[in-house]
Amino acid sequence: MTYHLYSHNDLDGVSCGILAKLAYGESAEVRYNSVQGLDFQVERFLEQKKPDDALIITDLSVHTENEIRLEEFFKKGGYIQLLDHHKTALHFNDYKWATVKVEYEDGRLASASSILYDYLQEKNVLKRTEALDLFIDLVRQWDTWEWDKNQTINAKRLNDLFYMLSIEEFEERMMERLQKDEPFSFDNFEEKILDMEDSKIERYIHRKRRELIQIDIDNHCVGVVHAESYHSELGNVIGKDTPHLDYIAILNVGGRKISYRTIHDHIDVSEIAKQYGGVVTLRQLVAP
Ligand SMILES: [Mn+2]
Repeated sequence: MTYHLYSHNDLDGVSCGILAKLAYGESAEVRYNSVQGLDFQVERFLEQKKPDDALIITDLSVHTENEIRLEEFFKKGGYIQLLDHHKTALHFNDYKWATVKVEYEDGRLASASSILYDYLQEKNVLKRTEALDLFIDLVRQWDTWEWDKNQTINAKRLNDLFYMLSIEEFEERMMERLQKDEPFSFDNFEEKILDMEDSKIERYIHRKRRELIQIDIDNHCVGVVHAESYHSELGNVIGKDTPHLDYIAILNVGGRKISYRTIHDHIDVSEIAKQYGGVVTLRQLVAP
């Protein structure tokens, strides 16, 4: 049997790929997709599948037409399993071939990779190890933002590393480590590049902090800054530093995008994005 795993192209999704490769070895065919790219892949799978092809979808879900097609495939005896942790996918639990879990009974939030890890153990195709326990928990804490509350810095560092390497190199490095039953840790090279990245981000944020301008827009006191990268780090630091600002608008002029951040509960940045989002806003903000 060939296990085709279609997963998301972020840290959680790629960790699902790593687990599948550890469990199924050469019988695993892994593809990473953007949220928009999955449905096309699923359609292609259904058109081209051979009798012994199994499909596992993780960290993503399909549109209604594919939902119906997958149910037909399942009813005809096809092997399909969808594993996800997004609230928006909960209705898939109506199908025998889907498990969507947002939260564990002990209150921990679930991630796709933690659900797949449980699934592969139940199927007896992957053994629990300490290294995997720790790795999957770091991914889970990153993906659910629990790391922020628990201050699990290694979860953030794992994600930083993921974005510094290509997916192939990340997979290769992690798989080699996870096959040894040693506690999971970064090697010297990774610690070094992560430290360099940290100080680079710190300098960048310091510079951007000085570039911030303050303007009034529709009775809101708004901080505006142009930044091409590290939007979430920048939003957090500026938000904490300047609590008098109602929200911060981070412009990426080249990318024609604006992201909005706030630390205040009474400000709904999604409403603000709806009102101002897009290129028009850029013009309004730059030349009011
Ligand atoms: Mn996820």
